[in-house]
Amino acid sequence: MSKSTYQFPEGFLWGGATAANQLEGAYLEGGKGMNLADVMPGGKVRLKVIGEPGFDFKIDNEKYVYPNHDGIDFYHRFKEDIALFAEMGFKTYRMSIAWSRIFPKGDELEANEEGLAFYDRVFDELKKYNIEPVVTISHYEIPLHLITEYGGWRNREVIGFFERYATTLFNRYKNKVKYWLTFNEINGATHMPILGLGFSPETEETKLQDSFQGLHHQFVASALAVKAGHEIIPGSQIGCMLIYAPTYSYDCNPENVLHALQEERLFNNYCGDVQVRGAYPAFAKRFFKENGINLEIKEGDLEIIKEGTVDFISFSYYMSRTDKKNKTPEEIGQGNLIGGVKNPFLSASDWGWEIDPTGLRIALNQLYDRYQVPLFIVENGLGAYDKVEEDGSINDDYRIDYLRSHIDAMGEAIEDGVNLMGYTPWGCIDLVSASTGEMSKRYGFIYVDKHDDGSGTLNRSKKKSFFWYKNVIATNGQEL
Ligand code: BGP
Repeated sequence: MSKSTYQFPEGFLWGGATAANQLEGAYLEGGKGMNLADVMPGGKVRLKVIGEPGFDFKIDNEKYVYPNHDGIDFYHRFKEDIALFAEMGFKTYRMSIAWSRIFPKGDELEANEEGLAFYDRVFDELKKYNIEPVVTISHYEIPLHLITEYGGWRNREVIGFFERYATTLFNRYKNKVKYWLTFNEINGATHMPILGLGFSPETEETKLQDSFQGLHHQFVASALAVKAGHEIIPGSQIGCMLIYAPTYSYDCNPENVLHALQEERLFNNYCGDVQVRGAYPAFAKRFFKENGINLEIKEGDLEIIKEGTVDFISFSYYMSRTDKKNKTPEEIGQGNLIGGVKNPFLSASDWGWEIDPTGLRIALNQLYDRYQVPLFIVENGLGAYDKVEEDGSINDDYRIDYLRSHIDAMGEAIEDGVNLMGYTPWGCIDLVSASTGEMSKRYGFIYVDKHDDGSGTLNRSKKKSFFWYKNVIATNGQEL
């Protein structure tokens, strides 16, 4: 693509993103306890199992494979992987800490030293290459014991366990980590409560009540963590993390426009309003009333939320959503992962995720207009099947095209006046898919030889996009 007219800021944080449970493996090593991801089966079954009432959180080796158990073995290969990130010129690496490595059951008083030491080694390795870590404290891997014994985030007691965990991390890594994110994709919780909140709802009503209550607990926990982080690490930057999918009205029928607005507020704005502005939005009251949601808010909770607002907003962007109030039977289920209807102007990935770079420019403008705090895109990318050629090369031009168009949209948004801190495309090294458990849904610049049935050498190799992204970083986004 020809030279762009926009300019990415000096010090822009180019990098890549992963999550502990999707790449570390070593699920029973180093004193780690079992977590939610460890009992999530892989392959095509996962979408059917998660969120189903009665999901029993047990391992059934006869029936399923569990790709997270070995992940891509980052636990043992992190030096090799970080060296590859450094070769691409990463300025930053977004990663997460597995809660159950630090507190194996989640409710202990003492942290597990072996778990803490592992992340010390990872941070030291990053430091060697001047790669700034951005650490998600909780990314879809609540300790299993907190689910089976406490009922996950429905239970208020989990707030205290999380606070202890977060405080432990701040104290331990205060000289190594400046950027933190509290909960991954916090607003996804009402959509897929199992992943974010650690419970599977019994009915649609309990789903709403329990997930909004669970979210309230996470808001308090997040705010407590922000307060503690700021005290323990002066100058630290702590962000919230949202799934952001701008909502389009299907057409200009005012009924559809109003419905799209309501969906947008509930999905995209509800959590950001609480975590950035420090108060529940005005629209929540009516929504709760009409849906029979009664939040239990203890004395002091709202003050904590007010005092623990975040410094920046990070978000994942994969798709927009096209909304229609009354769908025809043919339209139902035809939309994206997060619902809605098919957008006739967009093509989609092999998994039906609509590809919409302009939507990213819209997202950035909407978020900046609403909150005026720095923004950080901490996930974006194309899940695709890759083909290894006979000579070992992987020509992932489709991925390059996807990323190029999204980076171009970011440049345009910067030119629009948006304050964007950085960009960490998802799954910079191939890893286990969160929604399907598949290895074959790949996002990486680095290919990992591992397959859906668990076979493969785990060898790493560089895709064509590896060299392309290296040049994007080297030219600070001037050559796409
Ligand atoms: C986000 C999650 C990630 C991740 C990504 C891609 O929702 O935060 O953990 O995996 O989506 O999704 P998937 O792996 O299902 O393709």
